[in-house]
Amino acid sequence: MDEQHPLTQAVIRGRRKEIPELVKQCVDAGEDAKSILENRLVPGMAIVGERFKKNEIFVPEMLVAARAMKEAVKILEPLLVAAGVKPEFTAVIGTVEGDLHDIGKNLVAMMWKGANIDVIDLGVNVAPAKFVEAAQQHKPHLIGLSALLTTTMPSMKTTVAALKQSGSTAKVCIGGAPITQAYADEIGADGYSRDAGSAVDVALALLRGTALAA
Ligand code: B1M
Repeated sequence: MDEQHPLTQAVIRGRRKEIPELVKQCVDAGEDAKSILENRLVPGMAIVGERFKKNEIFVPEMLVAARAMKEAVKILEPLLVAAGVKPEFTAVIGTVEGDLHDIGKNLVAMMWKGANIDVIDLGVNVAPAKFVEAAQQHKPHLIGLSALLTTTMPSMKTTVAALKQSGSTAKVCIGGAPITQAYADEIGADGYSRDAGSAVDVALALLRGTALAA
């Protein structure tokens, strides 16, 4: 991976307008779509996630980087489809019932997409039955639940229980300002992440069955 590659840097710095020309340059240079995605774009978002975790950048910088990433993926998508390249994993994400906060959830969704996970976003105020329905319909490998209110934390517990009862085998990752690892353990969620950067590490560890690096 070349962190200094102009396309990787354009993602990190959120320079969306430069993306079409830089993607074209990679294609013209003979790079295939999969390699552009895996070696230029995903590493850029991984660096953004790391910097966010370390408080070196904040929500606005992360949003512009995600927008640049989205632009690049939009251009690459037809090439990826033509080459038969599909994201390795599928995730469903939503903010739990009773809760309308979605800024953090959207960031997590963007970071997961940046890690080449296909993300189906159910939005906010998502009832447990809706998560179950989505799990049955999309057969995701991962389900993300977000809650920002102490009063909606019990919705997470109900959702985890409903998913288990439905026979879903998807790993469940939870997060949001009032959520802790202890709460995840208490309600039987598979993973917890503190922020959108760590959400990628947690997701990939759960999906690959590997331990998280300390
Ligand atoms: Co609300 N609100 N709000 N609010 N709001 C809080 C959460 C609150 C802490 C403010 C306060 O009192 N200091 C408080 C909750 C108190 C509590 O329960 N302990 C609160 C309240 C009380 C309310 C209302 C009840 C207010 C009222 O109407 N009386 C009401 C509830 C509405 C409802 O949901 N039913 C309400 C409404 C709103 C707005 C609609 C006005 C708006 C939301 C707009 C929107 O989301 N589209 C809003 C906002 C903006 C906030 C604050 C100010 C900011 C939240 C935010 O977006 N943070 C918030 C106070 C605060 O946090 N300073 C507050 C930025 C975001 C990037 O961070 O969401 O934490 P965060 O996400 C992080 C991590 O938590 C994590 O990664 C993200 C990125 O790093 N993460 C995950 C989140 N989800 C994850 C999922 C994962 C993994 C990680 O895996 C799946």
